Amino acid sequence: MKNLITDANLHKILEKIESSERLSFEDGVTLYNSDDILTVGRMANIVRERKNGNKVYYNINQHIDYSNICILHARCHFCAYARKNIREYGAFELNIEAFLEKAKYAQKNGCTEIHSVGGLHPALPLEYYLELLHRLKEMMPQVQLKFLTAVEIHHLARLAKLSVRETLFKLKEAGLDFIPGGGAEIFAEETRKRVCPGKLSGEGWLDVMRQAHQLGIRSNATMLYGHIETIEDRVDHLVRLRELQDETGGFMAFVPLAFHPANTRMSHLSEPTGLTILKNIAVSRLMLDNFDHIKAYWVMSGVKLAQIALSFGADDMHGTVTEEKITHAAGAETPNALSVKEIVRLVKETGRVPVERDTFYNDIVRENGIWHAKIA
Ligand code: V47
Ligand code: SF4
Repeated sequence: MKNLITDANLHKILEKIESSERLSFEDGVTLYNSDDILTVGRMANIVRERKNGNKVYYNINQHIDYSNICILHARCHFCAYARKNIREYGAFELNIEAFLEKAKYAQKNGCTEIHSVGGLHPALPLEYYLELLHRLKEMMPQVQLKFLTAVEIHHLARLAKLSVRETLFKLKEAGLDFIPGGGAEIFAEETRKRVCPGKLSGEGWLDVMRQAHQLGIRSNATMLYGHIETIEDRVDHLVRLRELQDETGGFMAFVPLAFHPANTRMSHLSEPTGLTILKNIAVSRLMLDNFDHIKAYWVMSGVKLAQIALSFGADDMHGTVTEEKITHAAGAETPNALSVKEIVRLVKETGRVPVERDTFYNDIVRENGIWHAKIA
């Protein structure tokens, strides 16, 4: 592999990767600045195969958002999804019965996970979320409930005048299984203030996750890239996630999110290119040596690039999705859902092995329409 390298700066990094040595902040910057995308990708592929062999994970999930009404509707400049109140065009709010109806449909279709997030709703009380989780768990105990970003949890705690720990505890008791990785955006203070002034800080986001992990609730992590952030901001974000993972070990997957500018206050910016998307997947695989999984989130990367990303560090295609709203509000042209057949076709064409997983990366076994997780 050494004689295929066209960027001499990458030789030392390759040596570190081969000896499983941790990369430094400076190495991260070097990787992002390199034009030798194939070497960066090959190195990420080494780590990806070391951790996950030839497997590509996916799950049968459904996204069901409860509401896009958000007190920060005018503050997150990258968001095309939020609305001020229910009277605004495109606003929605699901009552518990309507949510349960959608969930029943998901269950009938063999879903193993419901992924649900929303805006920072000004009025829905903590009891709404607790009852929703409780009734879902009662109705479909096998289905894993991946609900509420760290930012939403912080907001619910404030509304309920409870500590974050107490709020997390109540959510867990009600049936919360897992926390999705959204709301992380970009941690670097100055950039964060420019793209989402007034939002929970990066340290605040990390602290909610720290407390969740301490209570035994596992989560994912994200980074929103391709807007005004610098390369140093991206590396800083990855290093801070790596530090928290050293401390708690609670993160399961990292999901790099490609910015979609349409209908946002940053619509003058261009979308991240294919190379930028592949580089973010590869560099995150290389920097996050203590994360088991990197997702190629096809809704944001595009289906075709997600397939290629499987050779650039990603080992997980996310899921079948159905009804994604956040990226589609911002102009995504990807489909609303992918069938298992299509995911399997995409994966097999790369020469890898598609593996249906549950939320915790246990393999799923299906027999005669019934499924169970094979606990490793
Ligand atoms: O929190 C908002 C981001 C996130 C835009 O944990 C945008 O497995 C791009 O977190 N362009 C929600 N991104 C999505 C998310 C997620 C998705 C899939 C899997 C997982 C997981 C998590 O999307 C938001 C925000 O960071 N976002 N607007 C936009 N215009
Ligand atoms: Fe609200 Fe989340 Fe959109 Fe920000 S990104 S405006 S918190 S829905």
